[in-house]
This record gives sequence, structure tokens and C-alpha cells, in this order.
Amino acid sequence: MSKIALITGITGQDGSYMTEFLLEKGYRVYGLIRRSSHEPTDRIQHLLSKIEILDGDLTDQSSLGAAVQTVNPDEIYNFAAQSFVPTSWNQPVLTADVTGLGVVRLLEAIHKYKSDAKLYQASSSEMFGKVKETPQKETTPFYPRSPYGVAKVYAHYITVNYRESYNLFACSGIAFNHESPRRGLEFVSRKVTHTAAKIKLGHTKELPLGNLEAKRDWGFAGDYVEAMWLMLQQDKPEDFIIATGQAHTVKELVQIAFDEVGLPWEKYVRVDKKLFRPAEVDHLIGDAAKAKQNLGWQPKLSFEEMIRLMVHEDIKSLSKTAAAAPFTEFRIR
Ligand code: NDP
Ligand code: GDR
Repeated sequence: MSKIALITGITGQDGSYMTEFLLEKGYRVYGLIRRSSHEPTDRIQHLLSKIEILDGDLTDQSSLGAAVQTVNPDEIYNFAAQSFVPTSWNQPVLTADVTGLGVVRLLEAIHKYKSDAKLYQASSSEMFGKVKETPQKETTPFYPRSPYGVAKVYAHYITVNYRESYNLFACSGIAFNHESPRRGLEFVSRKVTHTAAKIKLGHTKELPLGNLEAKRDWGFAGDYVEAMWLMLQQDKPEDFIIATGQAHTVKELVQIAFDEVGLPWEKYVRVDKKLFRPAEVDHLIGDAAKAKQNLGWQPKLSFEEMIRLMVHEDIKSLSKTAAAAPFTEFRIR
């Protein structure tokens, strides 16, 4: 019998890669999608005939209860969140509601209607924020630096608490930044690769950026969903760091992307102070030794290969459209 998975945030980057991964493994996949005035399924368009969609929202308890009852899932992957850090300063209450409280609503639905379902909670390296230890491990204390990071800390601990209180099989993957050609245009990796591609094609002339010195441990989303799935295949529920163990600056990311299009980055990049954050996370680097040892997991695609691939895919898709897609920059108020 096929296993059944319920994915929240199925229209996002990780949701789309996880759907492909689970279909490949023979799962029946159900996705929870919130109501929108436009079609939000561009990342999963190619998968729609193979999956089932339910209407629901992480802020609505009854829709989560109904989804868990209807689907009766073996595994639940909770990717739904307000996931963009700058927006969390503009919309701190919504971020707390969706990214934080949304998780306790989902846990309540699982506890009530399917207490033997296994839950993957998408925890974040942003919980480490102003880091207490380098590299960061499962035992490193949290010090979040944004309303998003604070909401994720709540989500993380409420997952631990429901595991300990009710014996749920609930785990958190503390994932460091992971990117792909499906990454949202507002995140720095995709903003850089997409804009470098637009400059190459003559659609724009400059790339405004914030802090070029920030360092992140960037991996490939397609690799990370495997670690998330492996966590739910273990005998007991535990939390794991998912990271590459290598950090790069935003500047290095820019250099690789512009090298791929054969242009000098200094001519096009403009540092815009308005894109700096009220409180920055300067340097994140993860130690995924536990995932490597217990899950037998290894990231495959290198940072440089991934950035070059993203530029390549952006050039390909932009070349098909006459004009570049419009992109709305979110500024912190
Ligand atoms: P995305 O922003 O690409 O996707 C977020 C998803 O959440 C979208 O499907 C979105 O739907 C959905 N969503 C937002 N609000 C609600 C709501 N109120 N109810 C239901 N669904 C909602 O994120 P990623 O795929 O990159 O990340 C997946 C998860 O992993 C997130 O929780 C993120 O915080 C976390 N994470 C991500 C990392 C990364 O580097 N990518 C690293 C660590 C953690 P819609 O399409 O309608 O907007
Ligand atoms: P992050 O990702 O905040 O780490 O959260 P993002 O790509 O937005 O920023 C990474 C770093 O780049 C610096 N930066 C810029 N960032 C953006 N978005 N735009 C810019 O113009 C720019 N210039 C410099 C930022 O200051 C920052 O230091 C991501 C999200 O996916 C979260 O949901 C997830 O939890 C974490 O990764 C791990």
C-alpha cells in the first residue's frame, strides 16, 4: 500500500521538490493551499495531475483539522510559513501567527485526529541569529534576530513539547539556507542570479543589494528534501541540522553569478542602505555531522554549481519571455 503524505506550503520551493521526491518513492501526495485571487501553482504545475489539493490555511484551525481527518496521512511535511525575513519586520504579528502559532494549530490537529502521523517541522538556522557557537549544532543555544527567527523558535519548541507531552513522532530539521531555480525572487540568491540574467539579456542595468558581507551556509533544496524525508524514516523522532558546512559571503555569490554571464559585477551592483536589516545575522555555518552519521545523508550539489545552474535556468526562462517578469522589492518600513 502506498504511503500517504500531506504537505503544507506545497506551492513553495521546498514543497515542490518534496512533492517530486515523494511521488518518485510511490507516495500519494496531498497538498494544502491557501485561497488566493491568482493561480499560485506555477512551481507544481507539472505535478498537478498526480496530486490532490485541499483548501486550508495555517491561521485556520478548522481547515487544518479537516485536512488531517480527510487525508489520514502517514507523514506530514509542514513547509507553510511567512518565510521572508524582511517582511517579518513589516508584518510581525502575521509572521507570529502563521510561522509560530500555525505550528501549534497543526500539532493540535495531529494530536486530535491522527496521533500516529509523523510530522516534519521546517525549523531554521535563523533561530541561531547572533550565534553563540560556530559552527552551529543541534545543541547550540538560540538567539534569533528577527520576528521571523523568534516565531521559528516558538515553532521549534512547541514541536519538541508536543513530542514530549503526547509522544508524537514530531521532528524539526534545522535547515540552513537552501536555494534552487525555484527560489522566490526576493531571496538574495535568486535576486542575484535572476538580475544577472536580466542584465545579460539587456532587460535591466543594475542590481541593488544590501549587506554584501553577510555569510551564509547555502545548499541545494533538491538535496535537502532527502534529509527531511530520512528524518521521518528513523525509529525515533529527533531533530537534525541540515547544512553543507561551508559558508560564503553575498559578494562571493555575486562574483560567481556575474562570472557565469561574463560581466564585471562591480559595474552593475549598487549597495542600497535601505536593503540593510534592522538586526542582521552576520555569519551562519552548520555542522551536519549528526545527519551524516545517523541518516547517511550528504549534500551533493556544490554552492558554485548551484549558483551557475540558477543563472543558466534564469537565462533560459527569461529568453522565452519578451520582457522580464516584474519584481516587487520589499523594503523594511
Ligand atoms: P516558500 O516561501 O517558498 O514557501 C512558503 C509556503 O508557505 C508557500 O507555499 C506559501 O503559500 C505557504 N504559506 C504561507 N502562508 C500560509 C498560510 N497562512 N497558510 C498556508 N500556507 C501558507 O518557503 P520555502 O519553500 O523556501 O521554505 C519552506 C519552509 O522551510 C518554510 O517554513 C521556511 O520558513 C523554512 N525554511 C526555509 C529555508 C530555506 O532556505 N528555503 C531554510 C530554513 C527553513 P503561497 O504560495 O500561497 O504563498
Ligand atoms: P535569509 O535569506 O534571510 O538568510 O533567510 P535571504 O536570501 O533573504 O538573505 C540572506 C542574506 O543576504 C543579505 N542580503 C540580501 N538579502 C535579500 N533578500 N535581498 C538583498 O538585496 C540582500 N542584500 C544582502 C541579507 O541581509 C542576509 O544576510 C532565508 C529564508 O529562506 C528563511 O525562510 C530561512 O529560514 C533562512 O534562509 C535559513
